[in-house]
Amino acid sequence: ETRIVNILSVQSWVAYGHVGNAAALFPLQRLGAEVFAVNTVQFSNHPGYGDHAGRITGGDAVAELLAGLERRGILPGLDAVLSGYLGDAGSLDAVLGLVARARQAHPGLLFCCDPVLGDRGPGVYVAPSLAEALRHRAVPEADILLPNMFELGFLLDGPDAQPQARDLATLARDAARLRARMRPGGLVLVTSVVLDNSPPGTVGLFLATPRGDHLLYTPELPAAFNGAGDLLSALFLWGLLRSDGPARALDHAASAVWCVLDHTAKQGAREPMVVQAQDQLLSPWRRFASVPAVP
Ligand code: PXL
Repeated sequence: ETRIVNILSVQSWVAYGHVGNAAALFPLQRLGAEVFAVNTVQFSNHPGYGDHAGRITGGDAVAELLAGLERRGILPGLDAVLSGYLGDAGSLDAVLGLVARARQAHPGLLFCCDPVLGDRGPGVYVAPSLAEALRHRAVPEADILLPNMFELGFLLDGPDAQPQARDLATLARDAARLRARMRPGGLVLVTSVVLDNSPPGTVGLFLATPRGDHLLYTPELPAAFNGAGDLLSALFLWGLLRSDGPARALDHAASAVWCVLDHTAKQGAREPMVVQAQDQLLSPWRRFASVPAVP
């Protein structure tokens, strides 16, 4: 198989560290993908440091950049659109417009949407208009969604969401409800899964597919890393595009991310060491395998 995979990745950019496109671009290139990267913000560093410089690109500028890319004739050869942190609702509209036009040129195109909008501690941390647009406009167009447990609840029920699922049956039912609102054949990969009966010291990934659900636990690492989710979405999409099938794509992506973060933790670094640990992207030293999830 020699055909190059073409991915449009619309995410944030940081000069220092690895979140958003700074977590996805190099790994995808290292694996052999051609990536058209459009940056929804350009920051010095992730806002988690409490101090950062830079600004958001904004919906109008993102739309201009996407229109310029389209004029290069990329749509017929585009295999997937990957979106992450968007900055504002206008940027999501620009992405959805491009996805619609790309599907006319290539009906098999995959739209992989990481609905970055919030987390359990801080709650919704993007503009309410963006969060609502992800819930109402992005979900119906998505082939793949990667919500964390908080985002899963928000996408289903908005700001009045139930407390997050604590058992497998509830989680599976929630993921199935979300799948029903997506395009046919849609996949939901829920991240940061912790259930009442999870093995102690682990974090889970739950994958809902049309042919059944899968669950994978990895050992909790001594630190949490911003950008881990962005690396995971890129690698999971990559596996799907390589026709690995959803469960194998999950196994490989989870293993590679865990090995990169394990290396990072052992170095005492704060940002995922995607460059230094790049060999782990291709052949992770430790491999995790998902199991069928039976509630
Ligand atoms: O990892 C998601 C992400 C990416 N980029 C920026 C973010 C976040 C999450 O907060 O703020 C700029």
